[in-house]
Amino acid sequence: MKKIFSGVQPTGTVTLGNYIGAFRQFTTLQDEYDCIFCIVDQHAITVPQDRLELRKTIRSLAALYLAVGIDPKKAILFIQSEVPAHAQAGWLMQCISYIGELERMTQFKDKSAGKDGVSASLLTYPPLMAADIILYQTDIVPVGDDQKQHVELTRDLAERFNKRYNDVLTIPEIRLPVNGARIKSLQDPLKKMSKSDPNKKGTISLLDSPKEIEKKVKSAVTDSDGVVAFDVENKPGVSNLLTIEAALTDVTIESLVAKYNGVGYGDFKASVANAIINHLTPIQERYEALLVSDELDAILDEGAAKANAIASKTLRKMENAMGLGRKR
Ligand code: ATP
Ligand code: LTN
Repeated sequence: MKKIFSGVQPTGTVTLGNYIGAFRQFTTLQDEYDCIFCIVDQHAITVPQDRLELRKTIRSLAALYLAVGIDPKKAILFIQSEVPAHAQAGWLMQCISYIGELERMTQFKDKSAGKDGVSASLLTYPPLMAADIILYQTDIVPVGDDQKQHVELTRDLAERFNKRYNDVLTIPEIRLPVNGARIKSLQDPLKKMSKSDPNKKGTISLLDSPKEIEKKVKSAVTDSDGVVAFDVENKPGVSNLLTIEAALTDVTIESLVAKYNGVGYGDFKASVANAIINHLTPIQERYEALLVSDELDAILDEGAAKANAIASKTLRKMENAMGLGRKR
């Protein structure tokens, strides 16, 4: 079976963007592929984190992975820092990365812009992400559109490694969702919806109450022409709401546009909010139950052991190919 790997950072409550861009694909893929899903806490600390908050967010993210439908009998779920091979292989990938190519990453440019103390790890984030992927000989990486550049760099690094040393690494491919590869902020439909956006009005969290969801969708920025149509360039706000409803209900955007023919923005927004609430309510119920169960730790322990067994094998192959240590 082909292998799938993906990771989500424990940097805040998972958003509808994360769900549509990433989580939703994960649950369908686990039936057809060998899936490995990771809580990438080492990536989260490339920007400052409160340690107590981070611990809580890691646990919450684990519960959410399961609540959205990841089945530990089918897929491996683990925490990055509990598998030492990630940091070790991350170093090896750094050693074959060029500063110039890392400086060209748009995520680095965005996250470092205007900041005084930019950590070195913000720059070396992509080689660590490459390590996450190649350690499992991953064939496919399901992510949102914003990670395209990082997956392309991972391919370059893996090819470079194979050429320079030995053919050790599998070259991964990206997989984007059909609908909603980039969900936008409700307050600024030109910007992606993001977990770490300080303006919470633009972001719908998977754990928002029905009231909060209604309020946020109601105040979503749209336009003044009052016609529900899909036109990303001229009507980014309305198009974003249509994309969200289409992704959550598996209805095409065309049929949604037909459904909203002659409907005003007030009713349109109420209907989109309803679709979101209907989709999230059962996820929230499962999440609450998981968070207080012992099940969670047992699943994460088992996941770390399984991931460790696979990752340490690839790491050893890489070290042997590079001539590190003694031959093992
Ligand atoms: P941060 O704000 O801390 O950078 P984030 O919201 O961008 O976080 P990540 O943990 O970096 O979230 O991403 C997890 C997954 O969600 C990735 O596959 C990413 O591509 C996807 N994703 C993030 N934001 C969106 C979005 N707005 N639309 C679609 N997919 C998204
Ligand atoms: N960089 C990703 C998170 C991430 C990831 C990965 C995704 C870290 N390692 C490996 C896929 C595969 C992000 O910010 N969304």
